[in-house]
Formats: sequence, C-alpha cells, structure tokens
Amino acid sequence: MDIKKLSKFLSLILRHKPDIVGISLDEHGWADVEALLRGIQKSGRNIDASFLEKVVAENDKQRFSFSEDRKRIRANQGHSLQVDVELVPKKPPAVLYHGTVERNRASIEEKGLLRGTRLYVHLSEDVETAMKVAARRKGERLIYQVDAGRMFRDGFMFYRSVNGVWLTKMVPTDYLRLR
Ligand code: HQG
Repeated sequence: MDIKKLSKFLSLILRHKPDIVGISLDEHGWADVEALLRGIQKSGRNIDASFLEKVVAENDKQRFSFSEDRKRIRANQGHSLQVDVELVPKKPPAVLYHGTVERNRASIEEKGLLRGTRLYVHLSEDVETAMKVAARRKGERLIYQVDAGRMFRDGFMFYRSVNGVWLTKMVPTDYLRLR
C-alpha cells in the first residue's frame, strides 16, 4: 500500500468509520495505535508501526496527530463522527475562503454553507488552498469569500484545527461573496 492510499484509508477510519477495521475512537477522537495496526493488518494490508509513523510525519496536510506518548492517534479535522478533538475557539482572519463547484451554487446561495455530513464547514486561509479543495470535485470551480471578521463580531464561533483548517458550524448567505 502506498503512502497516499494509506493516508486515505486512515482518514476513512479515523474520521468516519473506525468499525471497518474493528476499532472504536474515544470521545476525543483517539484510536489506540496497536489496535489500529492490528485492525489494518487483519484487513489484509501489510502496515507496521514505522510505516504508520512515516505516513503521519510526511502527510501533505498534516491530517493526523499522535498523542504525546505515541500510543494513540487521531485525525486533526474532517470528522463526521461526533468526537471532540478539543478545538479551541479562535478569532479568525477578516476573510476566509471556501472552494466548491458550480453545481452547488444555487443551493449555497439559498441556504448558505452547510456542514453536510461533517461536523463543521471547512474554510481556508488562502485562495490557493480553496482552489485545491474545489479541484477535488468535477465541474467548474467556485471560490466564496467569507466575511469571517463580521461573523465573529456577530457571535459565530471559529476554530483552527492543528493543521490550519478553519472550522465553523455554518455560514449564512449574508456573509458570502462569490469571488
Ligand atoms: C458543499 C478535504 C450544496 C461544499 C478538503 C462542498 C477540506 C453545499 C460539499 C475538507 C452547501 C461538502 C472538507 C449547500 C456546502 N448546498 N452544497 N448549502 N454547503 N456545500 O468534502 O469543504 O483532504 O464535506 O461546498 O481539503 O469540500 O479530506 O467538504 O463541496 O479541508 O483532508 O458540500 O476535506 O480535506 O463536501 O472539504 P466536503 P469540503 P482532506
């Protein structure tokens, strides 16, 4: 299994479906590293502790973290499972960006940005990152500019995951502008 494939598989396990390898996450999203490795090995994939360490260390978006004692691992953001990864509320920059595609436009402009199956709407600090998020999907890319400063002043909560993704529960249309 190559690094990218394992990263995707880990995202699936640690954000959405730990049960596919027969493990569970605690309330803070942690999985036991030994149980995770055993589960992955049982699923027929040949992964050892040092390869897991490499995937975490070299991950392009720093998607995963080990606990200090390195006995547990969790995803930094992106969950659909109800876990509390101990995000600390933080004042956002004046402007954040959201990358999406044309087919979502009518619905976004009617309802605002909604979190869908994930716990939060994901926002980027720069246009370039938002473009990359949009490019994961088929179709014409759209970038929305989010008036995060005004949202914050109006009482909306923001969080920045340890890997730099901005998270908020939803963005009403009033704070959105198409770039
Ligand atoms: C869209 C990746 C219709 C939204 C990325 C998006 C990110 C609406 C899709 C992270 C809508 C949800 C998250 C509305 C939002 N009507 N469509 N009202 N509101 N949408 O994958 O933000 O590589 O759950 O625009 O880099 O695309 O996995 O969210 O197109 O950081 O680590 O509904 O996932 O990170 O899709 O991506 P997603 P996202 P990783």
